[in-house]
Amino acid sequence: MSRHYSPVTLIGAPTDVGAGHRGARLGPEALRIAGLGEALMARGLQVLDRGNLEGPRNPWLDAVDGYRHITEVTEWNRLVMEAVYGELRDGRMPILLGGDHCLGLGSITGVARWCREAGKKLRVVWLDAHADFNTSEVTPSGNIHGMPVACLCGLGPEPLTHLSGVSPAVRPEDIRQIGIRSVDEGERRLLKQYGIDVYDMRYIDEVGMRAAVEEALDGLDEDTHLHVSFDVDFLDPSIAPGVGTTVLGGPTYREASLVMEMLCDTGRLGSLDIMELNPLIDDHNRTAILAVDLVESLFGKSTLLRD
Ligand code: HAR
Ligand code: MN
Ligand code: MN
Ligand code: MN
Repeated sequence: MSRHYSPVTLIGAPTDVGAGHRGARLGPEALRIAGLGEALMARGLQVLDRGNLEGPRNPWLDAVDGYRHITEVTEWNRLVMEAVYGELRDGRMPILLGGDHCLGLGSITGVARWCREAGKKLRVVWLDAHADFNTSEVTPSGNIHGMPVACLCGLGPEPLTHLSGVSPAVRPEDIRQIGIRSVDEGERRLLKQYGIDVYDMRYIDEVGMRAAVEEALDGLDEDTHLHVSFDVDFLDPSIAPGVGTTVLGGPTYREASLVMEMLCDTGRLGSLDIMELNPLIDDHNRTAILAVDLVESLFGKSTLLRD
């Protein structure tokens, strides 16, 4: 199936300021070396690589009041929000190359701002081993990459919840999480309280990936902007070792490919994050190469021979 896509812009965000391991700052370069831009061009897309955003360095300090590096995280997210919003306003599809997943906050806040202005509905599909719904009170680490979804829903410190001035940036009912298998105790309570739609691995085991993704995509229509936030630790560590926080029991290559193919089939993809890739703990860039392969599926590469 061939689709029409807006021209794509790659935005590198080389930081690990929200993570508990250093190295995700090298993610954008690893994705470029794995051939992301070329793979998209080979699929017929127009691709512009804007290079990397420049933000504050990672001071690598302990948590203060339940947050590590909140000043730097805020600044990086502001930069990302402006960049993502700017591309959408120009009629382009932003692809954010992380960088750690704290930046999903800025990216999706920018997307939501554009959707409000354009009168579009928003659906966020969050592919991750983790729910990233912690707060300063319940976080086991203070690492803000465990908090962006809570912040999007208005739960968190004012500088992060009000990046675009509007809070909550996203309605909890517009979010679907797929692949989840590591949730902290207090985080679990908050997910329930906010009514987040979580397709965890137990559910996927029981009903299968196809049914889970169908449910997650239910109700998408031609006025919906689909944002995919792809935390590479979504994947099973046996195929994707190059992330800071591996969790056993993730989707296989085929399950992950199916998710991407089904997201593609909606024809509604409007923006994408590729996050948490850490080449320092990868094996010869194989995780980056796998991420590129899956992004190709998201843009229409398919083994499907039926019409
Ligand atoms: N839940 C743990 C914490 O908050 C681990 C979070 C790890 N998050 C990511 N992104 N790698 O999903 O500290
Ligand atoms: Mn994440
Ligand atoms: Mn994760
Ligand atoms: Mn470790």
